[in-house]
Amino acid sequence: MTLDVGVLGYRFMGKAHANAMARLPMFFSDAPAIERSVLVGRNEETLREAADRLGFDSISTDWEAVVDDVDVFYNLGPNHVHPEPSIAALEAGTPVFCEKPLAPTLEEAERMAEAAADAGDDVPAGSAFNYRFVPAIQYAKGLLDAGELGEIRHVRGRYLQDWLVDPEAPWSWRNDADLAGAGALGDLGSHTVDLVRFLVGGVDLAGDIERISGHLQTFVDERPVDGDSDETRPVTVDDAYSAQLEFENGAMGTLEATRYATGHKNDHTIEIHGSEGSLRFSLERLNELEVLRDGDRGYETILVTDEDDPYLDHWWPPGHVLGWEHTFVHENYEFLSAVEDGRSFEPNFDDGLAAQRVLAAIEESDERGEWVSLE
Ligand code: SOE
Repeated sequence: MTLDVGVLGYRFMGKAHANAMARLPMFFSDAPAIERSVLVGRNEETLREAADRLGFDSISTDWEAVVDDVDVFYNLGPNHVHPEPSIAALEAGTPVFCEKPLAPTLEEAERMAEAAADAGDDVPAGSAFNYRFVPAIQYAKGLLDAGELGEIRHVRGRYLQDWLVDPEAPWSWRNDADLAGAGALGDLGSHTVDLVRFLVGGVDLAGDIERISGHLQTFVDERPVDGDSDETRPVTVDDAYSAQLEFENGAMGTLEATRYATGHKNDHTIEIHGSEGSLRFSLERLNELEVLRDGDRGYETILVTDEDDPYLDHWWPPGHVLGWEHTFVHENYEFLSAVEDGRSFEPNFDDGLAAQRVLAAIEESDERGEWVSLE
């Protein structure tokens, strides 16, 4: 059986997922057969050009018709477009893969998770947290699940970018609260929160955050619409956030993201310290995991490119490194396999919602100027 895939969105994420789908039959022989069937958007001319380039058979400007028609629906549009088409697809019994953060608001994320629960486990609803599918991150999870770091005391995650350092950088939907929900907090923080949940959930921390203290900052409050006029639009989201987390077992988390870290392009790092050892990972060196065990005098750098490392047997000989785009291939492989088998997939909409709760608590703490408990 061939799965007909409908995809809403053809920009950055549309390209990343279309590339992943194209790689699947070449590298993952047991991946389900798929057809990039229909590309959805608003403007026919742009859509047609994108569909040709990204290998789609047809285009549509009517997502309502598409979600009923296809076997799988990918929602890769801006955040404000996540809720309604995703809910409609799930109501039609169509599996959904939705980009992160799940929704602009907690209330919308709750509705989406409810729709996923109503659709049932055999209709997978995936949250596209692609960094779970970095081989080195899965290797780290293996160490943590095996208890090799002992009792976890500290989790530190920061995500640094610099594409808004220039106050003349143009306004985009990512700067608007109604369209994006949050700024660096939602766009980048959601990845970090998900990785923290993925890595330390189920270890002695159980991933349970008891309370949160958050701080948001907007450095530039209006931006030019484009380079050709004087028109500006307000920036209504955060440019940066930081947060402290207290876990139920007393462990501490420190999270941070910004779009103003001059010189840092896509610098996502996670560090975990336990009673028996520590590890650290940097997205800019994504083939490596640094591990330090009690008694060592420094970190050992493990190159996670052996053929028995996660997903590596599908690619190249050992040492032939992977990149950012491979994370999308891995998550598409897992998600589409779940769709074909009619079984659940993780990270799912509940994971998306859990991350959203943490983001909302960080915002609430910033507004109230005090720690906020997470029920
Ligand atoms: C933002 O700049 C962004 O593209 C995010 O939206 C992605 O989720 C992240 O992977 C890279 O940075």
